[in-house]
Amino acid sequence: MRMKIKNLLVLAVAAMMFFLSSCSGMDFGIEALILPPKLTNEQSELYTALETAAGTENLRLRYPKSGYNNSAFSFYDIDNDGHKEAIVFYSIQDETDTRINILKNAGNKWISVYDARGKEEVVVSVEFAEFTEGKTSIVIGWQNTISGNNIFTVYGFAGNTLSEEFSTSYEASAVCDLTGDGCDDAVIFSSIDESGETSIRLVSSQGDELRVISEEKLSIGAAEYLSVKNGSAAGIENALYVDYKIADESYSTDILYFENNKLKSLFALKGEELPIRYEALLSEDIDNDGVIEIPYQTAMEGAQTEEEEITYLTTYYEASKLSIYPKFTAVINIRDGYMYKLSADWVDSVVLIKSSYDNEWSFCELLDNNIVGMELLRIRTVNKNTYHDKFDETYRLIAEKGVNQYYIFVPSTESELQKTFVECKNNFSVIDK
Ligand SMILES: [Ca+2]
Ligand SMILES: [Ca+2]
Repeated sequence: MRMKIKNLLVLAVAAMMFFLSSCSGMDFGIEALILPPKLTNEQSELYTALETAAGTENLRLRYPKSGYNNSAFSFYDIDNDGHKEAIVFYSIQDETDTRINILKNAGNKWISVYDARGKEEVVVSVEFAEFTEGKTSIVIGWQNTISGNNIFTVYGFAGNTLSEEFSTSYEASAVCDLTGDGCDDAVIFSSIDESGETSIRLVSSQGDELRVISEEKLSIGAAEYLSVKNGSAAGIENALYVDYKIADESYSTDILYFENNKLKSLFALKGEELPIRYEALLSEDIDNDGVIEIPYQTAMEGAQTEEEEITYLTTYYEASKLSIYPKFTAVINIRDGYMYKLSADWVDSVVLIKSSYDNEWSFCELLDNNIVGMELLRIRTVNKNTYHDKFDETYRLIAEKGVNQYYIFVPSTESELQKTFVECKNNFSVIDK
């Protein structure tokens, strides 16, 4: 049951984070969404300058609700004069409008140089980009509180004035260099349309103007976006890995790249079977070799649980422009935060038995007709802050993360599938959850 809750949480948070920032990674910090961060000394000085500019002390700061830049104040040299400006969003008490204020540091003092009403009431995200060489742009994701629609807006700041340079509705977006010319591009993901398709637009600077230069569709319509990450793959220097929900409890990934002046989807182009999984796992560089892997899942034969939930085998694939190939297969315990890699002889030859009473996963031989054979390994997760009976001393502690301690027990058997303690320990890893 807890696993379900965890999945819902990821989705709930993902649903709140329409603006997915790729180049700096995504911040799924729950606290950041609930508690406004405390102001630093510098921010307190800024706040005073803001009060002076607004002519009232009745201000409320507005925090971008997602993205990596979710403090009330953002600092960036937006006019390229060598000094950072401060950008702040606020409301005057009892008013619903969100205002944007830009302050400059004059000596030791912050002074407001620009103030205007925002495009919408909710600030989804703020980030900075260089769409044209040597020129900084401010990218703000706005959201209409009534319709829930998001608007991706790009601004330039010159002569102490903010001017809008590009604006479009969006569901998710990423700012990074996809065309490979050294300048940023924006990739805009729309929500699913009436025909069940999802379009992706590539926005790039052309002759000092931001324009949609190419459009492509995802292989399957996206019901919801979970993550957009940039990386590379063999044959594709600049790739965008998009993880999205396609239906209830099923998820996929597409890889986007730019070639011959066009935005392309790797899976649509190759007619490859799409990566499908049933738990909200994300594409990530799971083995730390610098290349992102994509998780595929299939149901594990013969697995036994008390709650009749399906146990999945997860195979991480690496994609290249020419092919997609498996790197390893594992079982993933999302609730307890670990992954156990199956050696080749274990895939399809072992079965997993889950015991929620002991918080233990046990691997046994899988014989013909789904008969369970000898036990090969037990993995037990213990919360170190709660009382637990002392269990068998044959268990050995192999890892800890947060409150969790992970113990394994490797029985000695005559099985051809028998592994040593060290092999089992090496196949185990904690995962971020
Ligand atoms: Ca500046
Ligand atoms: Ca990798």
